[in-house]
Amino acid sequence: MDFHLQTQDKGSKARAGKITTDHGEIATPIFMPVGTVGSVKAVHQRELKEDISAQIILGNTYHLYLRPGLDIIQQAGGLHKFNGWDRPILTDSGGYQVYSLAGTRKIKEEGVTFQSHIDGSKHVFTPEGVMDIQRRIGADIIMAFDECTPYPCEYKYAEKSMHMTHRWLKRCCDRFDATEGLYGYNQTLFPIVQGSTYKDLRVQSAEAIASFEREGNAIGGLSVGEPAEMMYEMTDLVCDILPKDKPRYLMGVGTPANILECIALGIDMFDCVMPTRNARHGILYTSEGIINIKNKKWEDDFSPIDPNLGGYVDTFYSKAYLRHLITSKEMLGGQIASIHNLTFYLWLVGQAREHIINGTFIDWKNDMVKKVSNRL
Ligand code: PRF
Repeated sequence: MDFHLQTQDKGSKARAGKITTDHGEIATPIFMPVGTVGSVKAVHQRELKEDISAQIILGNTYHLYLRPGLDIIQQAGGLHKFNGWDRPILTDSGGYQVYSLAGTRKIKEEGVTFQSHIDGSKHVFTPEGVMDIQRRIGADIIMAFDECTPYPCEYKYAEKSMHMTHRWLKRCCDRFDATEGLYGYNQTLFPIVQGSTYKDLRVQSAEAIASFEREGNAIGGLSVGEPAEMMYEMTDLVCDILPKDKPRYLMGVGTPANILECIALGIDMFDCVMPTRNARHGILYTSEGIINIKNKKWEDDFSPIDPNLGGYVDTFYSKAYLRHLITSKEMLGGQIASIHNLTFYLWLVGQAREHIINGTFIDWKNDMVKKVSNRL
């Protein structure tokens, strides 16, 4: 993997760059649609490419390991071959899903024992095991095994957990560096900063993570219920410590306004289930604000969903028709809304990138944050 920093904004800490992987380039800042089980819910791979212009998607170790399992994925020739997505893939390590989804779980120095949310079966994730699993899935970017602390979290626990995440990272790196990709292309490992909402812990963690000198770095443990201002404060602090010449990935963030604010703080990569999950419930993100398409006010609004984006579904389908589909619980409603929301998220980061390159980012961002937060 290679990262080329193209432009640093003068009015903020925003950057525009380019990540090169063996599965192609990623122009940053970027949003990564979430494809938990190897599928971005309700969206075809062809739509992801041609309508949404997604450049990289995310998969989850936890889900793919439980189902279909690694033997099947390896037999297929890796996840790219299995799901037909030939652009970059990033897999999360399970360090978050184990805590948010699994049944009873036990966290120890060796690793985490958990029960499957599918059939209750018992499993163990260790840093080494999770590296081997992600090698077999074959993602271009794989994530270190970490513990994402909840919010609020007592200082003592956050401190202890952070140190364990750092020790786990050493084990991840040792295993990753001692093994090779199975499918003939390169993989890279991103470590994850933790430290809850404590400034001194975040500084310690960012310094520790930076010292591993991997090709990119991630920030975890945020957007877990803390106020947005606190998330921005931690992100700002950590970005000032993480190396400038490597991509920075803020995990699980967020609303359109969160993404714009964090781009301004120096984040290059984002992922979040919001655009797809909310789409299926009729919440639409548009260039004019947020729409709940189930509201009666859209019943006879025959204007396009969002003509400003220039995407196919946004221009072709009306709000009234999409409202009809969603209120009728038609599958097509979830499909159109998901494609629309992802088109919007990719449009938003694409616009941010252009404004960074043109030197007009900060005024555009301040104006856009207001617009996208509007409830229509
Ligand atoms: N760790 C991992 N994945 C994550 C997170 C984390 O802290 C978050 C936190 N928002 C989302 N996804 N491994």
